[in-house]
Amino acid sequence: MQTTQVAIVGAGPSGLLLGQLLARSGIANVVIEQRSADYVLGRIRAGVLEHTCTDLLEAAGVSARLHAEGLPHDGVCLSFDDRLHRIDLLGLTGKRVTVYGQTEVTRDLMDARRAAALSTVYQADEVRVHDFLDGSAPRVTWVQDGQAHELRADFIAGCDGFHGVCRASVPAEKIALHEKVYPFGWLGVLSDTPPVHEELIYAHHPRGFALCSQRSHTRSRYYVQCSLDDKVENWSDEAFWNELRLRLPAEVAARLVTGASIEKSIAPLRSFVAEPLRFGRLFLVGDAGHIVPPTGAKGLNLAASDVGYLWQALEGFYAGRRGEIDHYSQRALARIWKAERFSWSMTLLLHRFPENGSFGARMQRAELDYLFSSQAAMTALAENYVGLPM
Ligand code: FAS
Ligand code: PHB
Repeated sequence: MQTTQVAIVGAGPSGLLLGQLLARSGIANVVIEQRSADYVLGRIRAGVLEHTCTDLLEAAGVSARLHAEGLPHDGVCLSFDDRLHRIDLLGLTGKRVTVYGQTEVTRDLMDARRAAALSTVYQADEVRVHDFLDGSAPRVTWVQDGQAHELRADFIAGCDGFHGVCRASVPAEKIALHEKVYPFGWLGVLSDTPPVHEELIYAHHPRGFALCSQRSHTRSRYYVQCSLDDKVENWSDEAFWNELRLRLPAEVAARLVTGASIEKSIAPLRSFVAEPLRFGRLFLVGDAGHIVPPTGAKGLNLAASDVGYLWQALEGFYAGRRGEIDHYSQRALARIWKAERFSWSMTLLLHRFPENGSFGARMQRAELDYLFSSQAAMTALAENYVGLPM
Protein backbone atom coordinates (compact mmCIF):
# COMPACT_ATOMS: atom_id res chain seq x y z
CA MET A 1 0.00 0.00 0.00
CA GLN A 2 1.51 3.31 -1.12
CA THR A 3 0.72 6.43 0.93
CA THR A 4 1.26 10.15 0.44
CA GLN A 5 -0.18 13.41 1.71
CA VAL A 6 -1.84 14.63 -1.52
CA ALA A 7 -2.81 12.40 -4.46
CA ILE A 8 -3.05 14.47 -7.66
CA VAL A 9 -5.11 13.01 -10.53
CA GLY A 10 -3.99 14.50 -13.86
CA ALA A 11 -0.60 15.75 -15.11
CA GLY A 12 -1.78 18.78 -17.09
CA PRO A 13 -0.77 22.28 -15.96
CA SER A 14 -3.07 22.14 -12.89
CA GLY A 15 -1.70 18.87 -11.56
CA LEU A 16 1.95 19.60 -12.30
CA LEU A 17 1.86 23.16 -10.91
CA LEU A 18 0.10 21.99 -7.74
CA GLY A 19 2.59 19.13 -7.32
CA GLN A 20 5.53 21.49 -7.71
CA LEU A 21 4.21 24.07 -5.22
CA LEU A 22 3.28 21.41 -2.63
CA ALA A 23 6.71 19.79 -2.92
CA ARG A 24 8.42 23.17 -2.36
CA SER A 25 6.29 23.49 0.80
CA GLY A 26 7.43 20.06 1.96
CA ILE A 27 4.07 18.40 1.27
CA ALA A 28 4.44 14.93 -0.27
CA ASN A 29 2.40 14.25 -3.40
CA VAL A 30 2.01 11.69 -6.20
CA VAL A 31 0.64 12.53 -9.68
CA ILE A 32 -1.37 9.87 -11.54
CA GLU A 33 -1.92 10.54 -15.27
CA GLN A 34 -3.82 8.40 -17.77
CA ARG A 35 -1.82 9.42 -20.84
CA SER A 36 1.90 9.41 -21.68
CA ALA A 37 4.03 12.50 -21.05
CA ASP A 38 4.51 12.91 -24.82
CA TYR A 39 0.75 12.83 -25.37
CA VAL A 40 0.20 15.52 -22.72
CA LEU A 41 2.92 17.68 -24.31
CA GLY A 42 1.43 17.18 -27.78
CA ARG A 43 -1.84 18.95 -26.93
CA ILE A 44 -1.75 22.50 -28.35
CA ARG A 45 -3.73 24.70 -25.98
CA ALA A 46 -3.34 28.13 -24.43
CA GLY A 47 -0.87 30.87 -25.26
CA VAL A 48 -1.40 33.93 -23.04
CA LEU A 49 -0.38 34.06 -19.34
CA GLU A 50 -1.73 36.55 -16.79
CA HIS A 51 0.64 38.00 -14.19
CA THR A 52 -1.17 35.87 -11.57
CA CYS A 53 -0.06 32.77 -13.51
CA THR A 54 3.52 33.92 -14.06
CA ASP A 55 3.76 34.84 -10.33
CA LEU A 56 2.79 31.26 -9.41
CA LEU A 57 5.25 29.79 -11.91
CA GLU A 58 7.95 31.92 -10.24
CA ALA A 59 6.87 30.63 -6.80
CA ALA A 60 7.13 27.10 -8.22
CA GLY A 61 10.68 27.79 -9.38
CA VAL A 62 9.92 27.09 -13.05
CA SER A 63 10.01 30.59 -14.58
CA ALA A 64 13.58 30.77 -15.97
CA ARG A 65 12.67 29.85 -19.58
CA LEU A 66 9.42 31.83 -19.31
CA HIS A 67 11.43 35.00 -18.56
CA ALA A 68 14.02 34.17 -21.22
CA GLU A 69 11.63 33.21 -24.03
CA GLY A 70 8.20 34.56 -23.08
CA LEU A 71 6.99 37.63 -25.00
CA PRO A 72 5.68 40.47 -22.80
CA HIS A 73 2.70 42.17 -24.42
CA ASP A 74 1.66 45.69 -23.33
CA GLY A 75 -1.46 45.81 -25.49
CA VAL A 76 -4.03 43.80 -27.43
CA CYS A 77 -6.00 44.68 -30.58
CA LEU A 78 -9.57 44.21 -31.68
CA SER A 79 -10.42 44.66 -35.35
CA PHE A 80 -13.71 45.58 -37.02
CA ASP A 81 -14.76 47.75 -39.97
CA ASP A 82 -11.44 46.99 -41.68
CA ARG A 83 -9.48 48.71 -38.87
CA LEU A 84 -7.29 47.76 -35.92
CA HIS A 85 -8.21 49.20 -32.53
CA ARG A 86 -5.61 48.87 -29.75
CA ILE A 87 -6.22 48.53 -26.03
CA ASP A 88 -3.24 49.80 -24.01
CA LEU A 89 -3.16 47.13 -21.27
CA LEU A 90 -0.05 48.52 -19.55
CA GLY A 91 -1.16 52.15 -19.76
CA LEU A 92 -4.65 51.40 -18.46
CA THR A 93 -3.78 48.86 -15.74
CA GLY A 94 -0.04 49.01 -15.09
CA LYS A 95 0.12 45.29 -16.00
CA ARG A 96 0.95 43.29 -19.12
CA VAL A 97 0.40 39.69 -20.26
CA THR A 98 3.05 37.21 -21.41
CA VAL A 99 2.80 35.12 -24.57
CA TYR A 100 4.22 31.68 -23.70
CA GLY A 101 2.57 28.46 -24.88
CA GLN A 102 0.90 26.06 -22.45
CA THR A 103 3.04 23.34 -24.01
CA GLU A 104 6.15 25.15 -22.73
CA VAL A 105 4.62 25.68 -19.27
CA THR A 106 3.87 21.95 -19.12
CA ARG A 107 7.38 21.08 -20.33
CA ASP A 108 8.99 23.31 -17.68
CA LEU A 109 6.84 21.74 -14.95
CA MET A 110 7.60 18.19 -16.15
CA ASP A 111 11.34 18.93 -16.20
CA ALA A 112 11.21 20.37 -12.67
CA ARG A 113 9.22 17.40 -11.35
CA ARG A 114 11.69 14.96 -12.91
CA ALA A 115 14.66 16.92 -11.50
CA ALA A 116 13.12 16.76 -8.03
CA ALA A 117 12.57 12.99 -8.49
CA LEU A 118 8.91 13.41 -7.54
CA SER A 119 6.60 10.45 -8.13
CA THR A 120 4.55 10.62 -11.36
CA VAL A 121 2.64 7.67 -12.80
CA TYR A 122 1.97 8.00 -16.55
CA GLN A 123 -0.26 5.73 -18.64
CA ALA A 124 -2.34 4.71 -15.63
CA ASP A 125 -5.50 2.83 -16.68
CA GLU A 126 -8.84 2.57 -14.90
CA VAL A 127 -8.05 5.39 -12.47
CA ARG A 128 -10.67 5.55 -9.72
CA VAL A 129 -11.09 7.65 -6.57
CA HIS A 130 -12.60 6.23 -3.37
CA ASP A 131 -13.64 7.13 0.23
CA PHE A 132 -13.22 10.89 -0.23
CA LEU A 133 -16.64 11.97 1.05
CA ASP A 134 -16.67 10.90 4.67
CA GLY A 135 -13.49 8.88 5.13
CA SER A 136 -10.30 10.56 6.31
CA ALA A 137 -8.25 8.15 4.21
CA PRO A 138 -9.26 8.62 0.57
CA ARG A 139 -7.74 6.26 -1.99
CA VAL A 140 -6.80 6.35 -5.66
CA THR A 141 -6.59 3.05 -7.53
CA TRP A 142 -5.38 2.30 -11.05
CA VAL A 143 -4.08 -0.49 -13.26
CA GLN A 144 -0.72 -0.41 -15.03
CA ASP A 145 0.73 -3.22 -17.13
CA GLY A 146 -2.02 -5.43 -15.78
CA GLN A 147 -0.96 -4.73 -12.19
CA ALA A 148 -3.46 -3.19 -9.72
CA HIS A 149 -2.19 -0.25 -7.66
CA GLU A 150 -3.58 1.64 -4.67
CA LEU A 151 -2.51 4.95 -3.11
CA ARG A 152 -3.81 6.21 0.23
CA ALA A 153 -3.64 9.97 0.84
CA ASP A 154 -4.92 12.68 3.17
CA PHE A 155 -6.43 14.53 0.18
CA ILE A 156 -7.16 14.03 -3.53
CA ALA A 157 -6.75 16.93 -5.99
CA GLY A 158 -8.92 16.35 -9.07
CA CYS A 159 -6.76 17.99 -11.76
CA ASP A 160 -8.06 15.66 -14.46
CA GLY A 161 -9.77 18.12 -16.79
CA PHE A 162 -13.31 18.37 -18.15
CA HIS A 163 -13.59 14.69 -19.07
CA GLY A 164 -11.84 13.37 -15.95
CA VAL A 165 -12.96 10.81 -13.40
CA CYS A 166 -12.93 12.99 -10.25
CA ARG A 167 -15.94 15.25 -10.89
CA ALA A 168 -17.73 12.25 -12.40
CA SER A 169 -17.24 10.40 -9.06
CA VAL A 170 -19.17 12.99 -7.04
CA PRO A 171 -22.78 11.91 -6.29
CA ALA A 172 -25.15 13.95 -8.50
CA GLU A 173 -27.10 15.29 -5.52
CA LYS A 174 -23.97 16.86 -4.04
CA ILE A 175 -22.92 18.95 -7.08
CA ALA A 176 -24.56 21.73 -9.16
CA LEU A 177 -23.52 22.10 -12.81
CA HIS A 178 -23.96 25.35 -14.78
CA GLU A 179 -23.36 25.18 -18.54
CA LYS A 180 -23.74 27.11 -21.77
CA VAL A 181 -22.68 25.52 -25.08
CA TYR A 182 -21.97 27.95 -27.97
CA PRO A 183 -23.29 27.20 -31.49
CA PHE A 184 -19.83 27.23 -33.11
CA GLY A 185 -16.23 26.08 -32.65
CA TRP A 186 -12.72 27.39 -33.25
CA LEU A 187 -10.61 25.94 -36.05
CA GLY A 188 -7.01 26.48 -34.93
CA VAL A 189 -3.77 26.32 -36.92
CA LEU A 190 -0.19 26.37 -35.63
CA SER A 191 2.46 27.40 -38.19
CA ASP A 192 6.17 28.15 -38.20
CA THR A 193 5.58 31.60 -39.70
CA PRO A 194 6.24 35.03 -38.18
CA PRO A 195 3.20 36.57 -36.43
CA VAL A 196 1.17 38.92 -38.62
CA HIS A 197 1.20 41.63 -35.93
CA GLU A 198 3.33 42.36 -32.86
CA GLU A 199 0.28 42.01 -30.60
CA LEU A 200 -2.76 39.70 -30.63
CA ILE A 201 -5.71 40.60 -32.88
CA TYR A 202 -9.28 39.56 -31.96
CA ALA A 203 -11.22 40.10 -35.20
CA HIS A 204 -14.97 40.78 -35.34
CA HIS A 205 -16.17 40.28 -38.91
CA PRO A 206 -19.49 39.55 -40.69
CA ARG A 207 -17.96 36.27 -41.92
CA GLY A 208 -17.11 35.28 -38.36
CA PHE A 209 -14.57 35.70 -35.58
CA ALA A 210 -10.82 35.23 -36.07
CA LEU A 211 -7.84 35.44 -33.73
CA CYS A 212 -4.20 36.10 -34.58
CA SER A 213 -1.99 34.87 -31.74
CA GLN A 214 1.59 33.71 -31.48
CA ARG A 215 4.04 31.42 -29.67
CA SER A 216 7.32 33.17 -30.57
CA HIS A 217 8.74 35.54 -33.21
CA THR A 218 8.79 32.60 -35.62
CA ARG A 219 5.73 30.57 -34.63
CA SER A 220 2.09 31.74 -34.95
CA ARG A 221 -1.26 30.46 -33.74
CA TYR A 222 -4.41 31.44 -35.68
CA TYR A 223 -8.11 30.62 -35.22
CA VAL A 224 -11.30 31.15 -37.24
CA GLN A 225 -14.85 30.63 -35.96
CA CYS A 226 -16.33 27.58 -37.67
CA SER A 227 -19.61 25.67 -37.52
CA LEU A 228 -19.99 22.92 -34.94
CA ASP A 229 -20.39 20.27 -37.66
CA ASP A 230 -17.28 21.41 -39.51
CA LYS A 231 -14.41 18.94 -39.88
CA VAL A 232 -10.66 19.58 -39.95
CA GLU A 233 -10.43 17.57 -43.18
CA ASN A 234 -12.75 20.11 -44.83
CA TRP A 235 -10.04 22.74 -44.44
CA SER A 236 -6.91 22.71 -46.57
CA ASP A 237 -4.17 25.05 -45.40
CA GLU A 238 -4.94 27.29 -48.38
CA ALA A 239 -8.65 27.43 -47.51
CA PHE A 240 -7.76 28.37 -43.93
CA TRP A 241 -5.36 31.16 -44.92
CA ASN A 242 -7.85 32.57 -47.46
CA GLU A 243 -10.66 32.65 -44.86
CA LEU A 244 -8.39 34.21 -42.25
CA ARG A 245 -7.35 36.97 -44.69
CA LEU A 246 -11.02 37.75 -45.44
CA ARG A 247 -11.71 38.33 -41.73
CA LEU A 248 -8.76 40.67 -41.10
CA PRO A 249 -8.30 44.35 -42.00
CA ALA A 250 -6.88 44.59 -45.54
CA GLU A 251 -3.58 46.14 -44.40
CA VAL A 252 -3.10 43.26 -41.94
CA ALA A 253 -4.16 40.56 -44.42
CA ALA A 254 -1.68 41.96 -46.93
CA ARG A 255 1.24 41.19 -44.63
CA LEU A 256 0.08 37.74 -43.49
CA VAL A 257 2.89 35.20 -43.97
CA THR A 258 1.39 31.77 -44.60
CA GLY A 259 2.96 28.33 -44.44
CA ALA A 260 2.25 24.66 -43.79
CA SER A 261 0.14 23.96 -40.71
CA ILE A 262 2.04 21.92 -38.11
CA GLU A 263 -1.15 21.42 -36.11
CA LYS A 264 -4.78 21.88 -37.10
CA SER A 265 -7.77 21.16 -34.81
CA ILE A 266 -11.32 22.20 -33.99
CA ALA A 267 -12.27 22.96 -30.38
CA PRO A 268 -15.89 23.35 -29.24
CA LEU A 269 -16.71 26.34 -27.03
CA ARG A 270 -18.55 26.10 -23.75
CA SER A 271 -18.95 27.91 -20.43
CA PHE A 272 -19.16 25.50 -17.50
CA VAL A 273 -18.86 25.66 -13.71
CA ALA A 274 -19.31 22.95 -11.08
CA GLU A 275 -20.30 24.02 -7.56
CA PRO A 276 -18.92 23.51 -4.99
CA LEU A 277 -15.30 22.53 -5.73
CA ARG A 278 -14.74 20.54 -2.55
CA PHE A 279 -16.30 17.23 -1.52
CA GLY A 280 -14.83 16.08 1.79
CA ARG A 281 -11.23 15.18 1.00
CA LEU A 282 -11.58 15.74 -2.78
CA PHE A 283 -10.93 19.12 -4.41
CA LEU A 284 -11.68 19.97 -8.08
CA VAL A 285 -9.04 22.14 -9.76
CA GLY A 286 -8.82 23.76 -13.22
CA ASP A 287 -10.80 22.30 -16.12
CA ALA A 288 -12.11 19.55 -13.81
CA GLY A 289 -14.19 22.30 -12.17
CA HIS A 290 -14.81 24.84 -14.93
CA ILE A 291 -14.44 25.61 -18.63
CA VAL A 292 -14.38 28.98 -20.38
CA PRO A 293 -14.59 29.80 -24.10
CA PRO A 294 -10.96 30.70 -25.03
CA THR A 295 -12.03 34.20 -26.20
CA GLY A 296 -10.83 35.72 -22.95
CA ALA A 297 -7.58 33.69 -22.68
CA LYS A 298 -8.66 32.57 -19.20
CA GLY A 299 -8.66 28.74 -19.19
CA LEU A 300 -5.08 28.07 -18.22
CA ASN A 301 -4.94 31.20 -16.06
CA LEU A 302 -8.01 30.15 -14.04
CA ALA A 303 -6.48 26.70 -13.54
CA ALA A 304 -3.37 28.42 -12.13
CA SER A 305 -5.36 30.57 -9.70
CA ASP A 306 -7.29 27.51 -8.44
CA VAL A 307 -3.90 25.88 -7.81
CA GLY A 308 -2.72 28.97 -5.94
CA TYR A 309 -5.75 28.90 -3.63
CA LEU A 310 -5.48 25.15 -2.98
CA TRP A 311 -1.73 25.35 -2.35
CA GLN A 312 -2.33 28.07 0.28
CA ALA A 313 -5.16 26.04 1.85
CA LEU A 314 -3.16 22.80 2.09
CA GLU A 315 -0.04 24.62 3.31
CA GLY A 316 -2.24 26.09 6.05
CA PHE A 317 -3.73 22.71 6.91
CA TYR A 318 -0.35 21.06 7.38
CA ALA A 319 0.88 24.09 9.34
CA GLY A 320 -1.91 23.53 11.86
CA ARG A 321 -4.40 26.08 10.45
CA ARG A 322 -6.75 23.21 9.62
CA GLY A 323 -9.72 25.42 8.75
CA GLU A 324 -8.07 26.98 5.68
CA ILE A 325 -9.18 24.14 3.41
CA ASP A 326 -12.79 25.11 4.21
CA HIS A 327 -12.33 28.35 2.21
CA TYR A 328 -10.85 26.92 -1.01
CA SER A 329 -14.09 26.39 -2.92
CA GLN A 330 -15.68 29.75 -2.11
CA ARG A 331 -12.44 31.71 -2.80
CA ALA A 332 -11.76 29.94 -6.10
CA LEU A 333 -15.38 30.25 -7.28
CA ALA A 334 -15.44 34.00 -6.60
CA ARG A 335 -12.61 34.47 -9.14
CA ILE A 336 -13.90 31.76 -11.51
CA TRP A 337 -17.31 33.38 -11.97
CA LYS A 338 -15.75 36.77 -12.82
CA ALA A 339 -13.55 35.12 -15.46
CA GLU A 340 -16.57 33.17 -16.75
CA ARG A 341 -18.46 36.46 -17.15
CA PHE A 342 -15.55 38.11 -18.99
CA SER A 343 -15.02 35.15 -21.33
CA TRP A 344 -18.76 34.91 -22.03
CA SER A 345 -19.04 38.65 -22.72
CA MET A 346 -16.02 38.66 -25.08
CA THR A 347 -17.49 35.66 -26.92
CA LEU A 348 -20.89 37.36 -27.35
CA LEU A 349 -19.21 40.58 -28.48
CA LEU A 350 -16.85 39.18 -31.08
CA HIS A 351 -18.44 36.13 -32.71
CA ARG A 352 -21.04 35.96 -35.51
CA PHE A 353 -24.49 34.93 -34.20
CA PRO A 354 -26.77 34.81 -37.29
CA GLU A 355 -29.64 33.62 -35.06
CA ASN A 356 -29.58 37.04 -33.36
CA GLY A 357 -30.49 38.78 -36.64
CA SER A 358 -29.66 42.36 -37.66
CA PHE A 359 -30.60 43.77 -34.25
CA GLY A 360 -28.07 41.51 -32.54
CA ALA A 361 -25.39 42.55 -35.02
CA ARG A 362 -26.17 46.23 -34.34
CA MET A 363 -25.88 45.63 -30.59
CA GLN A 364 -22.37 44.21 -31.13
CA ARG A 365 -21.39 47.24 -33.23
CA ALA A 366 -22.78 49.65 -30.65
CA GLU A 367 -20.79 47.96 -27.90
CA LEU A 368 -17.58 48.04 -29.97
CA ASP A 369 -18.12 51.74 -30.81
CA TYR A 370 -18.78 52.54 -27.14
CA LEU A 371 -15.75 50.49 -26.04
CA PHE A 372 -13.32 52.53 -28.12
CA SER A 373 -14.96 55.84 -27.23
CA SER A 374 -14.69 55.29 -23.46
CA GLN A 375 -11.54 55.05 -21.33
CA ALA A 376 -13.68 53.52 -18.59
CA ALA A 377 -14.91 50.76 -20.92
CA MET A 378 -11.41 50.03 -22.20
CA THR A 379 -10.05 49.98 -18.64
CA ALA A 380 -12.74 47.49 -17.61
CA LEU A 381 -11.80 45.17 -20.50
CA ALA A 382 -8.08 45.63 -19.85
CA GLU A 383 -8.21 44.82 -16.12
CA ASN A 384 -10.14 41.61 -16.85
CA TYR A 385 -7.79 40.63 -19.68
CA VAL A 386 -4.56 41.11 -17.66
CA GLY A 387 -6.17 39.17 -14.80
CA LEU A 388 -8.13 40.25 -11.74
CA PRO A 389 -6.23 40.13 -8.44
CA MET A 390 -6.11 36.83 -6.57
P1 FAS B 1 -6.08 19.54 -18.68
O1 FAS B 1 -7.28 19.02 -19.42
O2 FAS B 1 -5.04 20.31 -19.40
O3 FAS B 1 -5.30 18.31 -17.99
C1 FAS B 1 -6.01 17.26 -17.38
C2 FAS B 1 -5.12 16.02 -17.39
O4 FAS B 1 -5.80 14.98 -16.71
C3 FAS B 1 -4.84 15.54 -18.81
O5 FAS B 1 -3.46 15.31 -18.97
C4 FAS B 1 -5.63 14.23 -18.90
O6 FAS B 1 -5.00 13.27 -19.72
C5 FAS B 1 -5.67 13.79 -17.46
N1 FAS B 1 -6.79 12.91 -17.14
C6 FAS B 1 -8.06 12.98 -17.61
N2 FAS B 1 -8.81 11.98 -17.09
C7 FAS B 1 -7.97 11.26 -16.27
C8 FAS B 1 -8.14 10.11 -15.46
N3 FAS B 1 -9.32 9.51 -15.38
N4 FAS B 1 -7.07 9.64 -14.77
C9 FAS B 1 -5.87 10.28 -14.85
N5 FAS B 1 -5.63 11.36 -15.60
C10 FAS B 1 -6.69 11.84 -16.30
N6 FAS B 1 -7.11 27.99 -22.53
C11 FAS B 1 -6.64 29.20 -22.84
O7 FAS B 1 -6.38 30.00 -21.92
N7 FAS B 1 -6.44 29.56 -24.15
C12 FAS B 1 -6.67 28.68 -25.19
O8 FAS B 1 -6.48 29.00 -26.35
C13 FAS B 1 -7.15 27.39 -24.91
N8 FAS B 1 -7.37 26.48 -25.92
C14 FAS B 1 -7.87 25.24 -25.60
C15 FAS B 1 -8.12 24.28 -26.60
C16 FAS B 1 -8.64 23.02 -26.26
C17 FAS B 1 -8.91 22.00 -27.34
C18 FAS B 1 -8.92 22.71 -24.91
C19 FAS B 1 -9.52 21.36 -24.54
C20 FAS B 1 -8.66 23.64 -23.92
C21 FAS B 1 -8.13 24.91 -24.26
N9 FAS B 1 -7.84 25.86 -23.28
C22 FAS B 1 -7.36 27.09 -23.56
C23 FAS B 1 -8.03 25.57 -21.92
C24 FAS B 1 -6.85 24.76 -21.46
O9 FAS B 1 -5.69 25.49 -21.66
C25 FAS B 1 -7.12 24.41 -20.03
O10 FAS B 1 -7.61 25.53 -19.30
C26 FAS B 1 -5.93 23.84 -19.32
O11 FAS B 1 -5.44 22.77 -20.08
C27 FAS B 1 -6.38 23.43 -17.93
O12 FAS B 1 -5.43 22.62 -17.40
P2 FAS B 1 -5.85 21.38 -16.48
O13 FAS B 1 -6.86 21.83 -15.48
O14 FAS B 1 -4.57 20.80 -16.03
O15 FAS B 1 -6.64 20.38 -17.45
C1 PHB C 1 -3.63 31.14 -28.16
O1 PHB C 1 -2.54 31.69 -28.40
O2 PHB C 1 -3.83 29.91 -28.33
C2 PHB C 1 -4.76 31.98 -27.61
C3 PHB C 1 -4.51 33.29 -27.23
C4 PHB C 1 -5.55 34.07 -26.74
C5 PHB C 1 -6.82 33.53 -26.64
C6 PHB C 1 -7.07 32.21 -27.02
C7 PHB C 1 -6.04 31.43 -27.52
O3 PHB C 1 -7.84 34.29 -26.16
